Amino acid sequence: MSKKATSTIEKKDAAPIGSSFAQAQINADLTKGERIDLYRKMLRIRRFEERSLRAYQGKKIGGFLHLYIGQEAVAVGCCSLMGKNDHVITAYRDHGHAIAVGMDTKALMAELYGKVTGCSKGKGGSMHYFAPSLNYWGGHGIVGGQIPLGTGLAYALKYRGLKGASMAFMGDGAVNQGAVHEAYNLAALWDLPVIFVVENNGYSMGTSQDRSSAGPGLAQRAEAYGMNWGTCFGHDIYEVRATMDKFLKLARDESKPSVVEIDTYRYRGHSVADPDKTYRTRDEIEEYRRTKDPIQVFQQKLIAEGVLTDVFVEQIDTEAKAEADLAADFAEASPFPTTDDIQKDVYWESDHPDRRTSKGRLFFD
Ligand SMILES: Cc1ncc(C[n+]2csc(CCOP(=O)(O)OP(=O)(O)O)c2C)c(N)n1
Ligand SMILES: [Mg+2]
Repeated sequence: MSKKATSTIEKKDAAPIGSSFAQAQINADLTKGERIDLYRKMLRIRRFEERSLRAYQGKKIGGFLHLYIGQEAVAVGCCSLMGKNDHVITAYRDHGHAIAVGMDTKALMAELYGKVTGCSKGKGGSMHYFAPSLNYWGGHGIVGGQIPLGTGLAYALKYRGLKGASMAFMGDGAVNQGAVHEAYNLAALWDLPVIFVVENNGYSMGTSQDRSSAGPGLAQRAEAYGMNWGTCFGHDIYEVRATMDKFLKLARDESKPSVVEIDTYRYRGHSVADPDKTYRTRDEIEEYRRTKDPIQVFQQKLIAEGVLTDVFVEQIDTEAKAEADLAADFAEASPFPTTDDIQKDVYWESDHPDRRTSKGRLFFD
């Protein structure tokens, strides 16, 4: 899966871990505290998800649970670059992005438990985290379905004359959906400030990229639409930030869309209910864990930079675990929605009967 890092903006050779991305201005400008915050966020995502897995195994959570473990540098790196008018939308593997944009883990855990205190009032679950006030637009279960919506966010920015960008995340399986190509076409045709971020973790459920996608690379498909594109090594948060910074500027300053493919890896099965034994080897997973784990990679860099110490690493970890436990306690103690809540927040008109204009029945009896 390792590809040559390249881009239409600036050609460069594949860069090994520990390369010059730390010196890119966007990273060089980071204060010590900001570096620690990036590290802490990645660890908070991991500990939150490990805790949610235990809750799932303890039958506290039902339905789907798609874990992001292994991919943390992508969401944290990208979302750390967000300005006031930048927006994010993603698929069902959405916990990492939610924590990265600053959502409260108590409301996130409660959502997994199906409790009324959840961010979607317990009616969305793992795949439907939303926080419009943080420019976070979900959380979508239809593969590729969020991509036209993310393009619409960019359209709205341009229409309103706002200087911002939409980051529309998808997996390597989503790139073959027709709606993705319709979105690419309109984004390029209308010069919309959107970045299509392909989180390439190598697999769509149990199907490897080689078995599902034609062509030399997923990002290069942008050329067919005259869009810029780039690739990057998603295990190094400095590289994610340095790469995405360029494409975000292109979107914000010149209203140009692009496709960025970020190599990453998930350690867990597609969802926790899926068997993970047939399509990849244990050795492959172990190799990633041992050599490319994004948290370990960043931890080593920060220790080398003198930003982190072993004691501090331990303290951050203890705090992240305590936060996850607190979120689970909160979720456990929260009530479930009532039967009456089922029809709330579904149709605006049924929540505002005095302002209703349509006729007919909104719900089945
Ligand atoms: C339109 C549609 N087709 C099929 C599915 C079933 N499905 C759910 S996830 C998935 C794989 C997607 O893989 P990828 O885009 O690589 O994302 P990842 O799970 O790796 O994050 C499929 C086929 C779906 N949810 N929606
Ligand atoms: Mg995938």
